Amino acid sequence: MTNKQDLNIKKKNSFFNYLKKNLIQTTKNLSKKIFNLFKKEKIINKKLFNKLKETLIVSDINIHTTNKICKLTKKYAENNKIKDSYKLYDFLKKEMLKILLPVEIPLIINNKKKPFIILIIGVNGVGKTTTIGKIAYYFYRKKKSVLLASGDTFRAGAYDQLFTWSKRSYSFLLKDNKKKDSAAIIFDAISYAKKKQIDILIADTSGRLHNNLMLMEELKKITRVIKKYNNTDIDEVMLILDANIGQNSINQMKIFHKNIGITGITITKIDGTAKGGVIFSIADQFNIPIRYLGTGEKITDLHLFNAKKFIDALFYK
Ligand SMILES: Nc1nc2c(ncn2[C@@H]2O[C@H](COP(=O)(O)OP(=O)(O)OP(=O)(O)O)[C@@H](O)[C@H]2O)c(=O)[nH]1
Ligand SMILES: [Mg+2]
Repeated sequence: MTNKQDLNIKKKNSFFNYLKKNLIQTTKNLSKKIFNLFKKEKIINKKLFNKLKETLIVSDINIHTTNKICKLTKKYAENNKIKDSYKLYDFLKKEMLKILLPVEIPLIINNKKKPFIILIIGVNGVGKTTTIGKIAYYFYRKKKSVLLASGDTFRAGAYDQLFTWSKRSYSFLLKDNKKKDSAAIIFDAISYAKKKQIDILIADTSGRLHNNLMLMEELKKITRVIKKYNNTDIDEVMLILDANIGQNSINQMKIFHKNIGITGITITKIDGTAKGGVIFSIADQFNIPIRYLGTGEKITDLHLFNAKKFIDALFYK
């Protein structure tokens, strides 16, 4: 690692400050709106709850989770005979933390299994390949050997992009053998990693085939081949979701989970214009671990998901 990279990591070690800076847009959209709402509508009545509901939905929290949050807040106000709306702000913050806490489960690498296999899936453009580079670098810093597998055979340039990330992250990548079959490429990489006792294998996959059905069939084939021919388990099937696409994430989550079975999620582009709310819906509806957040395009822009820090950075005060 160069000194410059070293410095970068140290600078960004303050996850809280970093997230706070990068969540500016999200903060504006969600907590600031709630904060301002409570400041403006001081009296607790139906109008306030309608406006709260509207704010949560506009911030990309789905109707199911929104209703749950509103119901709890209303009950709390009634039970505690709360008169001033600003007193509900802290309650809301706590309740929203409660939604996220159960999915704060980090990915633990089993050191005994070589390679520990991570299959990265998601629709096109969500940040799969970038996240692979970031995760590989994260484990490189933890002194693990990492082999990448270029399972995206659909998009031109996919191998070269992964090659660049392998260089940046000090991970290995087998030579491009121009094979057209993803499952065969991942099979070869696993066999190689087994032979060389490499700690972790991270497999890239296509985000787009001719249609969704074909994509699911390809991913199913990959998982079948690994289990049957490599005779090993996939340790993590990680779905990458782009925070900007809002409610669409829920649909993607449903389709991928039903067809492939997701064991972990990484949410990317939290730094963008993300409304942020979708994280609550995903946590509330699926109860699948959120492993990492992607907060930019650089190799160090990856953070372990920490519910408390996320809420602290998200909420206005
Ligand atoms: N701002 C921001 N951009 C990101 C983040 N993660 C990825 N990107 C950008 O998103 C774009 C797509 O990233 P890729 O990693 O190529 O996405 P992919 O899912 O592999 O795409 P396909 O291979 O085409 O399916 C690139 O321009 C990345 O730099 C993030 O956390 N924040
Ligand atoms: Mg890609």
